[in-house]
Amino acid sequence: MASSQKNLSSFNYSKDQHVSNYRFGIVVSEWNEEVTESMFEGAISTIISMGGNRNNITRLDVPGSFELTMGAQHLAQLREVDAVICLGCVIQGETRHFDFICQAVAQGITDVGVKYNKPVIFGVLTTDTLKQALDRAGGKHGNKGDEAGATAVKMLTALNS
Ligand code: DLZ
Repeated sequence: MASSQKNLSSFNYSKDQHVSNYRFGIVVSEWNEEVTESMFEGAISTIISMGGNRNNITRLDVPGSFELTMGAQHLAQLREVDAVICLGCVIQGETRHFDFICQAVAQGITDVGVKYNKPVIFGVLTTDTLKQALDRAGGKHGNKGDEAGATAVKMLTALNS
C-alpha cells in the first residue's frame, strides 16, 4: 500500500523483559526542529512503551542532518550505548543540496553501524514539503520517530537472542 494511504506507525508493540537494560543514544538534528522534536518524543515514548527505561536514553543534538553521522559515531563508540537512533528531516529545496545530504547521511549512518557492530537506525524523513514531514512526525501518517524507536528495540532483541 502506498504510504499516502496508511499510518506508517501502526504496528504491534511487544514487551520484552530485557528491554529495560538496553541503552540508547538518540541524535537529533536541529534543522526542521518542529519535525525532529516530535520524532524525538515519538522515539522515547515508543521505547518506554516497549519496556525501555528513560534513564537509559542519552540525547545528542547536531546542527543538521548532514552531521547525524558524526553524532552517531560519537555515541556508537561509547560503551554505555547499545544502539543509536538518528533523527532528521531533509526537505527538498530548489537545489541539489537535498540529494547530497540524503546520500551522505544514509551511507554515513550505515558505515557507523557496521564499524561499531551496533544498530544505528535511520530515522530521517526525506520529503518534498514541510507538510509531508509533519504528516509523518505525529500527523496522519504516524510518526517516523515511533518507528525508529521500535526498530532499535527490535534490532537489539534480535542481536541479543
Ligand atoms: C543546509 C541545509 C539545507 C538547505 N536543508 C536542510 C534540511 O532540509 N534538513 C537538514 O537536516 N539540514 C539541512 N541543511 C543543513 C545540513 O544538514 C548541514 O547542517 C549543513 O550543510 C552544514 O554541514
